[in-house]
Amino acid sequence: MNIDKSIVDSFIKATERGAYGASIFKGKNDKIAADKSAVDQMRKELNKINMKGRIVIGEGEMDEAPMLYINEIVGKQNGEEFDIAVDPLEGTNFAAKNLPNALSVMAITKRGNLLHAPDIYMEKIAIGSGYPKNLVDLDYGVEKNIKLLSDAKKTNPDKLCACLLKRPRHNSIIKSLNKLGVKIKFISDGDVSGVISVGIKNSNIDIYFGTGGAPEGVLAAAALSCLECQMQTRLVYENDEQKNKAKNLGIKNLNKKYNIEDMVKNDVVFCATGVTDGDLVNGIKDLGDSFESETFLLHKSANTNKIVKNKIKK
Ligand code: VTB
Repeated sequence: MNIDKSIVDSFIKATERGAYGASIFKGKNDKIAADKSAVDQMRKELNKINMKGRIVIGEGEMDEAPMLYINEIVGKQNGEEFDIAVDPLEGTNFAAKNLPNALSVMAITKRGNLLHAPDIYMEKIAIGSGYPKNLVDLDYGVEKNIKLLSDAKKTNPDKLCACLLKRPRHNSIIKSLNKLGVKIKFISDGDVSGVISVGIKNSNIDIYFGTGGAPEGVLAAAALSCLECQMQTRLVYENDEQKNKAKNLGIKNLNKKYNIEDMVKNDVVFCATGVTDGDLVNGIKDLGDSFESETFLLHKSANTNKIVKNKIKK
């Protein structure tokens, strides 16, 4: 069963409010305050929606996150059952320092269609649409994946551009890409929009590589599911506690490689509202008693892929 188009506007309102909340603290060098404000505003809006909502990816477990914690029930409890992944402020550093690409992000499916990912790291690889199924694979290594992709594009590796988070843990990937002459677009944070960039026509990003947050991975998978792109991920554990976290969320095969359909099944809505101006959308514009927002909206079954601009009373 698909998600009814009539409820999508209410979902957009939640990320618009989240983005507005974060924007109040834009450039104030306080990422905790910016995040809290985004969470407060998003949660308030979610609780106005006629739905039985459940947070499956949120700010953390109940004891570490007072609001929008995993398994928190949201909505008015009088409608359909939805599973919701939220990142009220994706790129807390960006917002705190008034840098581009801070977003308020949410993905929604009917109950039972989203992977319950623990808040640990995840390896990610993603490419755009129109390629043979399962073209790239985390186990192939950089060289083979780049060769397969450049062959599929009928081009050479030195014409490709890869996006990755600038982190020392990616040094060996970077070395291999350099050797192959692949261009690199480094991002300092925000791999939800980094991963999504493979599905955006004018981004000129051909492949995404690297390890980032697992919750962010599932959110990006929701968007790539709508954009018919390819993505593969695998959870990364730093200790036994993290393994237990995954087991407690019902993950049986800890080393499973997830394709998009293992993370996000059936219909899905994805909304990302800009906090600061960025590659996907522009940020919140404060107009005094109102604000303007831009939301990147995807709805799989309705084939929706658009930017929604709204002027909203504070
Ligand atoms: C990752 C990435 C996020 O923070 O979680 C990153 O997925 C944190 O990574 O998009 P480090 O521990 O290496 O700093 C973001 O970039 C922003 O929340």
